[in-house]
Amino acid sequence: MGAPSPWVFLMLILLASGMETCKGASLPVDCSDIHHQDKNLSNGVFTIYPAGSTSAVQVYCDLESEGGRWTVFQKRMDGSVNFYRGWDQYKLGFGNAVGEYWLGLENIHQLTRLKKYELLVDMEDFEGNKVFARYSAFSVDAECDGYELHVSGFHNGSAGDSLGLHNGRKFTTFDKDQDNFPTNCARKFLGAFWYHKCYRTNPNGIYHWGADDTHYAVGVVWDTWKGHEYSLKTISMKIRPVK
Ligand SMILES: [Ca+2]
Repeated sequence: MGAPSPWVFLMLILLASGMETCKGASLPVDCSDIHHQDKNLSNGVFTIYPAGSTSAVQVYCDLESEGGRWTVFQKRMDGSVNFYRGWDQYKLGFGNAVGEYWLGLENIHQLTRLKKYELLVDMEDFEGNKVFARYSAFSVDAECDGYELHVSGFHNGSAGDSLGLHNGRKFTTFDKDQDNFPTNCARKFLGAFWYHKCYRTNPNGIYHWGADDTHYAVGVVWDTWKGHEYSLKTISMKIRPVK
């Protein structure tokens, strides 16, 4: 018998790659799955799959705060990304997972559709003070329901409850008005959010540096902590499945 033909090696390679595909059946849906796959990981950017193998998206995983496992869906930190954007951008996401970004309403809906999630909102002012607000239940409905927000079970980390007002509200951008105000809250306050008429928090507002009343209440605001004329240095909104 002679040496095995190159076709034999090719077959072996194909078989091996097929086995790799089978291992991929446990694609991480969120940062909690990332943590369970390797408990030694620290904070950083990872790829998750909120809605199956074709839905890969990069996110920042907070694997350390308050027990870790958090999937960050919104982050402001330096004003490097423009958050004054329209519906399609807020639906699909924008920015960069290593810095400022919005994960996208569709991804957030897909994540919270099947499992129960809790929410942590971390924030910091320009004087170095850090506070948070926590909510024991968080979900976002489908696009056909206006990506309506459901948030409840407030737990205070000194920030106060600025999000409760937004429970049951639909998402509004400058080109899609689903708020309860006579005009468009996104246009009035230069953000995009689950506005009512209009807000107690405006995390997607204009990034500016602390107290600045040049334009009324257009900043990155968490009203129950710093008032609506103070724009925060950092804010991040993150979710994890309830155990
Ligand atoms: Ca309106």
